Amino acid sequence: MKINHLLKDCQKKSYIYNLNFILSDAELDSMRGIKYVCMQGSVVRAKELARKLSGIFLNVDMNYFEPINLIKNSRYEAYRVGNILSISHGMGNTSILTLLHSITKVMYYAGNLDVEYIRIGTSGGIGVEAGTVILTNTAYMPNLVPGHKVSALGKDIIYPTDMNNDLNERILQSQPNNLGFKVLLGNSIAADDFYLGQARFDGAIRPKYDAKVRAEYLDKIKRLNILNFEMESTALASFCRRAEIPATMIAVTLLNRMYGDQITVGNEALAEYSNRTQDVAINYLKSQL
Ligand code: R2B
Ligand code: URA
Repeated sequence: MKINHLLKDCQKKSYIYNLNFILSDAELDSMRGIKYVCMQGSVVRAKELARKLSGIFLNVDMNYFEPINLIKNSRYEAYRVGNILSISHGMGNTSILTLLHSITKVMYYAGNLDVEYIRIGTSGGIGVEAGTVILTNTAYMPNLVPGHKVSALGKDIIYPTDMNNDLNERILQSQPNNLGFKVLLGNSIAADDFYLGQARFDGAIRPKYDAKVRAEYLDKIKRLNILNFEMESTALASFCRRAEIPATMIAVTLLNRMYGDQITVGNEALAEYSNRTQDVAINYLKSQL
C-alpha cells in the first residue's frame, strides 16, 4: 500500500467522518490484522457474506450467530471475520470512492499495509448468458475509454483502470471444475447511472439515442471484450492502482442486455445469482487461508 505522505504525522487521533471512526488505539484494534476487504453495494449482503464466512472459517452455527457492525453511522456497514472485512460500498463511483479513501486510511493506521480489495457485485451482461460471473480485467468509462476521470481544482485527469492480473489469476485458479456456471475474464463499463448511462430505454427521461445507435454502441462494446455494465469498477481500479492495493471485481450478470433492459428474473434467481459471486470469492479466500 502507498499512502498519501501528508497523512503520516498529522492524522493520528483524528476522525474519519464518513465512517464515524476515530483513529484511536481502541477503535483501530477492531481493524488490526485485516488482509482481505470484500466490498458489496448493499449492507444486507455485506452482513450475509460475514455470516457465511463465520460458518466456514469460524465453525459457528449460522442460525445462532449475528455478526456485529463495526461502523457507527448509517452510510456503510462493516463486519469482521478473522482477517476478512466484509463492508458495504453503496451505489456508484462516488459512494465507493469515499469508502475507499476512508477504509484505506483505517487499514493504514491499523497497520494493515498488505491488503487486497475485492468488489463482489451485480451487473448487466453484454452478450453473455444471465448468471455468468465476470472478473474484470480493465474498467472502461461509458465513452469507451479505459480509465477513470478525476476532476480536481478545475482539471481532469484520467487514471489507468487495470485490475490486478495476479489476483484475477489466483481467483480463477481457486475455482473448482463443478461450479455450475461460467466465470469469465473480461472488461467492464462503470456507468454513472443505471439507465441512460447503460444505454437503456426504460429510464424516466426519454433518451436521445434510438435502437440503431444503441445497437452500434453495443457492437463496439463487444469488440472491446466488455462483458458487463455496472457502476463502480473505474473508481475501484484507479484508486487501488494509485494506492498500490491489489484489487478486482467479481460481478454476476443479472440479464443479457442484448435481449432487453428489464431485469425479469424472480427474487429467488436473483438471490441465487448473487450467491454465485460470493461463492467465487469464498473459494478464493479458502485457497488463501
Ligand atoms: C450494480 O448494481 C447496482 C445498480 O443496481 C450498482 O451498484 C452496480 O454497480
Ligand atoms: N447493475 C447494473 O449496474 N446494471 C444492471 O443492468 C444490473 C445490475
